[in-house]
Amino acid sequence: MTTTQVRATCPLDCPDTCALLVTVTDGVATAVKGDPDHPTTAGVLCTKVSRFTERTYHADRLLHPLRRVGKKGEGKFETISWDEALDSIAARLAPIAARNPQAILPYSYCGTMGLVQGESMSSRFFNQLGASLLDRTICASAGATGYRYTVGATVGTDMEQFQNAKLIIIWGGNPIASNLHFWMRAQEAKRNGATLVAIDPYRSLTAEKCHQHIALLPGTDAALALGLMHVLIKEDLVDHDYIAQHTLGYDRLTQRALEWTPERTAEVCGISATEVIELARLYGQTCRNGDGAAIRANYGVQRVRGGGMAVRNIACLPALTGAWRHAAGGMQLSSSGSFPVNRKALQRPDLLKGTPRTINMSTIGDDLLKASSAEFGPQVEAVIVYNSNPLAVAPDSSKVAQGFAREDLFTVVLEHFQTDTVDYADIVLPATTQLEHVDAHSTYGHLYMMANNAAVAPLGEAKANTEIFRLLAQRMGFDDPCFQDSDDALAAQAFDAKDARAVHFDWESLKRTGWQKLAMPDAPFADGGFPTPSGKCEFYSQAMQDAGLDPLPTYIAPYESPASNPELAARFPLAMISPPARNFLNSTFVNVKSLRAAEGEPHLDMHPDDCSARGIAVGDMVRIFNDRGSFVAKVRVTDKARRGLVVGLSVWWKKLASDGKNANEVTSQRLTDMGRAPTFYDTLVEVEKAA
Ligand SMILES: Nc1nc2c(c(=O)[nH]1)N[C@H]1C(S)=C(S)[C@@H](COP(=O)(O)OP(=O)(O)OC[C@H]3O[C@@H](n4cnc5c(=O)[nH]c(N)nc54)[C@H](O)[C@@H]3O)O[C@H]1N2
Ligand SMILES: Nc1nc2c(c(=O)[nH]1)N[C@H]1C(S)=C(S)[C@@H](COP(=O)(O)OP(=O)(O)OC[C@H]3O[C@@H](n4cnc5c(=O)[nH]c(N)nc54)[C@H](O)[C@@H]3O)O[C@H]1N2
Ligand SMILES: [Mo]
Repeated sequence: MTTTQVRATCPLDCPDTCALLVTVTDGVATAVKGDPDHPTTAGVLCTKVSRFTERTYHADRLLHPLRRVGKKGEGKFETISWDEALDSIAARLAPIAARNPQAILPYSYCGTMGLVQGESMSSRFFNQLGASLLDRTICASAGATGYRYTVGATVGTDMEQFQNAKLIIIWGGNPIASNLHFWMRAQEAKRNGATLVAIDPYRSLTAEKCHQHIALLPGTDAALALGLMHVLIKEDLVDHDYIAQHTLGYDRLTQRALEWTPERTAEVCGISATEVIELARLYGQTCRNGDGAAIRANYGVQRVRGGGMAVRNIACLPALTGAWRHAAGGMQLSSSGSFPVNRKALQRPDLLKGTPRTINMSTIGDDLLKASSAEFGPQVEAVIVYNSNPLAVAPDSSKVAQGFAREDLFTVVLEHFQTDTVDYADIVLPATTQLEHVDAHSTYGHLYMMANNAAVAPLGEAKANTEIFRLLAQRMGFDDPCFQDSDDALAAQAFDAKDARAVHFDWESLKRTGWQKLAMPDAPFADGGFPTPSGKCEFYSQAMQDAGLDPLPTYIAPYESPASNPELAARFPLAMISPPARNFLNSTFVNVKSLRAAEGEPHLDMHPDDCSARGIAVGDMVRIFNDRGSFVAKVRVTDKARRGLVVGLSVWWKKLASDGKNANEVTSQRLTDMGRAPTFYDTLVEVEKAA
């Protein structure tokens, strides 16, 4: 018996990107542990990833290529050989490519966050082919855009500083579920006397454990930030020196903020004026005292119409108060912009001939149903899905299903399991998991470049995404030498070693050590140096003006809310949000029995008053509906959801729900103010007792 330990990295779409130690005995991975020496992982894993081997060796793993024999959506397949699979894909793609390659669409997101198994060989393949480009907007692009307009890049407070803060504002995030290792540091700060404030319409697991919880109406964060600015300016709790040296547009911002009295803010946000005033004072005073006041803003604020603006407004606060001066102050939305990822080398955009059209992944429902037109371009004739499960995760799901059900659409899905999306595939290709392939990772929550070694051989006939695209490139006759790069060769190109932040990046040594911290200052904007066009934090943004947006912080009301759309609210009076369930990672893990058991079944959290008004009692099955569709869930009568709000933790596999549906039946394809992102949490519904 031989036992070894292999250094690996968690590939999940989560800010924590943990360093893993995989125990391998006689070629079988027997345990996955958090590396105790990695500073942010600190030897701790979430429940999901500590069950990683349960998922890897799951009896339902796809181990052979499959060809559809039933109807689309039925999920009936026969096993075929790799040669048959690759030949039939090439035979279908070649004539489409000869007519117009833009009729072929890649569809992928972050099933793995790996730089190699994500967009490297796959992008080379689609670039050489001339396929439509995919705008990968489904998660973070609204907030990232708003943050970039203001701060310049998605660079912020180092996660390893938060334990030193005296005030932490957790704004639109539920880190106990979705950013556990940040929460460990927030807990440490709390033990050191820090105050924790949660801003969230829902009393999430995290909000419950904070000192203070401001339960505003969904989609009103931009207004709250303006109200805070109002009080900070009126009560002179701003840092005039920092403002003069490192910001742009303070006078114009002042005029705007003065319109947002605490009373007006309170009215829009559905909270009290006292809450606005007290939070502003707490924040301003903490900064004035020279203590760390840090905002952990997360993606929950930006899944609404004005989501980009909300993040932008929040991002003005630390410059207004000079909170950036303190290493444990400032703000973190994402650390992704800190990494000098060498996308040109990985993805080879130079292989593109011309500029293909771009299709937005968030409107895949409508786009698969569009005919050819001058405006749209050619009808989509083939989709190749990898690292994503659009049938479960994309908004307005009945449209998505209709699109994928098109008999004339050729669909290939690379997957680990027979997901809702696989059910619609013509050809299914079995992919390797993180334990079976090599990868390099940047992160969006901390500042370490990470390496993943393959711990075990591929299961069955599974192949890595990279290998699948290499073989497809061969079948399509692509002869550029870049299609022969090995995974190690790709990983070696992941970071730009000439960039001062990744200095000394060397793949072979990163593989041995597992991680390496970027060279970054402790407090990135203590002395200004914002990577914006002006070099300052931009309260006034010319770039926004040029893009047709309000150049100053403003409030953009949701598409769907009682205040902004009373006619719609007369029929559908309840706001629905569907944030991540703790034991799933988007739709990943829903098929792992022990984790699904922990979530039980699809639930809807609903306030007692809203329940009794509808004759709904504890344990009832309810139907949640609007004009787009409906799904059923078991009600939990609870004041965790404020009045007028219902919460359906997500993202369930449709086929594992009793009605074969999930929350995305009722979400819409409308897009945010910036970043072309979806508005999952901007949804009005009505709820009734299910028949
Ligand atoms: N366990 C687990 N962890 C995950 C994930 C998962 O599915 N499961 N998903 C991963 C991914 S892909 C992402 S993007 C992140 C997402 O994780 P977060 O960035 O934390 O964002 P969300 O989960 O969308 O929402 C977090 C909180 O925002 C609240 N919220 C909803 N609408 C609003 C609003 O309008 N304003 C405010 N202030 N709050 C609002 C929700 O009630 C929720 O408690 O987590 C990652 N981590
Ligand atoms: N209602 C509602 N909908 C949401 C959200 C919400 O909060 N509410 N959250 C949204 C957000 S933030 C996001 S990021 C998206 C996430 O949407 P997706 O990125 O589609 O995430 P997952 O649902 O986890 O699906 C990823 C799939 O990739 C597969 N996979 C993993 N690794 C590999 C690999 O190496 N190779 C291949 N071929 N496949 C692999 C997994 O098995 C899994 O089925 O969902 C969005 N949808
Ligand atoms: Mo996400």
